[in-house]
Amino acid sequence: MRTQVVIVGAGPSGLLLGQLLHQAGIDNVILERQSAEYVLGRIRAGVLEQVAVDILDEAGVGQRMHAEGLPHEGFDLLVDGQRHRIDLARLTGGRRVLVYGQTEVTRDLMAARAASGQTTVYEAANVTLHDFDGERPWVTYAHGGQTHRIDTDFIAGCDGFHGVCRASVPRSAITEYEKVYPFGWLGLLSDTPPVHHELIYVNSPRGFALCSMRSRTRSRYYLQVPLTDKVEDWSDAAFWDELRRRLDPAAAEALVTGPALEKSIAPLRSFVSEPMRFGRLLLAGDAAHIVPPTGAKGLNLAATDVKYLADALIEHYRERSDAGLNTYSERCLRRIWRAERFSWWFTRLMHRFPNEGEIEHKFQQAELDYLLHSEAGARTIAENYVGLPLDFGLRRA
Ligand code: FAS
Ligand code: PHB
Repeated sequence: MRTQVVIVGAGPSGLLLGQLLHQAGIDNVILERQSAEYVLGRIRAGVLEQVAVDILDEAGVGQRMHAEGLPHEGFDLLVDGQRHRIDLARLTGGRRVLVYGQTEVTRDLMAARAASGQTTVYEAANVTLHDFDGERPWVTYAHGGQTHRIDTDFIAGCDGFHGVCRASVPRSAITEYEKVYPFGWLGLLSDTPPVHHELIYVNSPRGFALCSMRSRTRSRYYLQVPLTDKVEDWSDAAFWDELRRRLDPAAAEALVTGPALEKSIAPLRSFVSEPMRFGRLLLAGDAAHIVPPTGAKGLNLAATDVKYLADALIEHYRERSDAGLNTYSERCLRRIWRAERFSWWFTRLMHRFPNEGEIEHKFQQAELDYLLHSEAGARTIAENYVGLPLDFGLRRA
């Protein structure tokens, strides 16, 4: 088989890239290790920046997102039992975010992929990259008891943190930056009405919590837990009890509990690999970077990587120019490091670090006291939360 772009991974990055390339008439094949059901079963992101919404609209998959997504113009920080609203719209000149789960984004992209007639191979095993540092890369994979080969012009590594693409790059050609946090997030999804109409980020003496949602009838909650915890250590009742203890009395009273539809523990890390291009292999999304989910940046960064990559590939084929490909890493990384910095900073601000002493907690309290009683402080949270404009990666200043 021959194609113009082989995309490894059918998560949001791979599916979105496939759709943008298809719309531009660029033939592409997606190879995904898991089944489509498995991919849809992973419960992840919940908040889209306007830039990501615009890219999904450009990809022609925004109809249900606009019909079912919930526009949010602010969120609460609950600190020492007090609720403080961060008014995103007022602090950023009218900008806001859209609450629409990654599962639904993926479902919309899968439907568009099926309608496109492009080839998607699910349960593709042993994907292996060949000669991506040359002009004629090729990929092999196993499926249906046979080994297949695809000759291609480019390989897009959209295969997430544990994928094969970044791992295929010689160690001498790549630099990896990583910070692992000393706790995880225990997430629970339930068909219960959200405790509040906007998100609540909690910094309590017992640890971080987050009250989020997927719709007006489906809620998503998180608790900071020790890295040693296992999801089977947490009954539904234990989860709800602990969440109540971390909330203010009004929210604890208003909380509607119910059976978990899904429960999982996610580790938290900050991770960036540089560069993101290796000859004819280009990385996008979690394959190249990971953020702690506190700032709701992971999926949004993936969307802008993919938009930059799609534009660069379209320029290559339409204008016979590699200017976009040659600046792809630089454009993405400037944006990525800004999001990494905010996600790290917001995580430090809102979590209790088990290996830190009382004075660090006092510093944290004083920083929160400043931020929550200062227009400039609140604005710095709001500006970073709503995200950077799409052309930020292009700007020199
Ligand atoms: P993904 O990891 O989503 O997709 C990669 C795909 O590649 C997967 O389907 C995988 O099966 C496939 N793959 C891997 N190796 C392969 C191989 N060798 N061959 C073929 N296919 C292969 N972000 C937020 O903004 N908010 C959150 O709350 C949040 N929570 C998260 C919780 C967890 C547990 C994780 C892991 C991430 C979370 N994220 C969150 C970040 C998440 O939303 C990512 O940013 C998003 O999934 C990125 O999408 P992709 O880059 O497509 O990577
Ligand atoms: C979610 O709804 O899953 C979510 C929302 C905001 C975050 C992280 C996760 O910062």
